[in-house]
Amino acid sequence: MAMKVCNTIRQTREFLRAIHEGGKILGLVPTMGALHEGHLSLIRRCRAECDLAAVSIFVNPTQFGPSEDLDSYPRTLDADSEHCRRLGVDLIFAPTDKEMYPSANLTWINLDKLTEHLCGAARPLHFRGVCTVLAKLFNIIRPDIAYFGQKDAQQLAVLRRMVADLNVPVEIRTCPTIREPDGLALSSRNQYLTADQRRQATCLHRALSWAREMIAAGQTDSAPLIQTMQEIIAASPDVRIDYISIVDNDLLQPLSRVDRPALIALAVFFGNVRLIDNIDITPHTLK
Ligand code: PAJ
Repeated sequence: MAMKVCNTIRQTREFLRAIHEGGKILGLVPTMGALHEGHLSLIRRCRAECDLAAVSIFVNPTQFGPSEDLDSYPRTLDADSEHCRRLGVDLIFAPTDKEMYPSANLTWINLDKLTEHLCGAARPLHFRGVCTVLAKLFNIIRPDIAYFGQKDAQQLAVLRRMVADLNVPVEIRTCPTIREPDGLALSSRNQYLTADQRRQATCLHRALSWAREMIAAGQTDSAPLIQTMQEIIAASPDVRIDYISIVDNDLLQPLSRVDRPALIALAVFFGNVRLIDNIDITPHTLK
């Protein structure tokens, strides 16, 4: 089947009508474009597991704060479409801002608790924008399964909870974080690092891996773990730490001891470039 590219909601619904009626399993990979191997891994899995694979490409303005990089966020629709075509994607949904938000949005999805810490602390309206646009995308495309990366662990936790709380009829599947050979998690924002910053940026994964080893060796107090992770990262001259946190895997609340499934997550700035990474810690699987 030739790949269909739809820019409007009406076109998308028309294209998908027969597919929904035919009872085929429809998978969706929501993205903001600038596709890299991280995104492509989600698309490959969607392609392998579903009868039809859809990719949405939309740089969602409502999840960016006023001083964030909405305007400079990379937009590479031609290259993205080519990647999708090569991977056998059936539908790209690439709407304009006006199509998605024809008038100022008045209806928002807010989650308590899960958005208090980590990225939610510094980006107070970010997850409101993410959840709202995903609810819209799920309503437009009505996928059976949607694929997300562990790279954005808080986004995943928030989204899983939204889907459960609102009985959204979609199954969320988690895909592992894809990394460069030196450990840096792939991100559309990596291209904005200078060569020096790029070399230093391996400190994120080094700090997380060190913590994981310490926990596996029996060190479960969070404070000294966080302290040493801070030191590992602060050794890079260009870095500014936003947060380094150890939280429980369920409600993302700070843990003083790693005695249950946990997430170690961090966000740092190199200049204006904000990088995030995380590692999933399930104590009994470490031993
Ligand atoms: P975006 O940053 O484009 O990411 C789209 C998907 O790709 C997310 O599920 C993200 O976790 C995943 N991803 C990004 N880098 C990855 C990596 N290195 N390895 C594995 N997966 C990776 O996340 C968003 O867009 C938006 O918030 C969105 C969900 C589309 C809502 O606007």
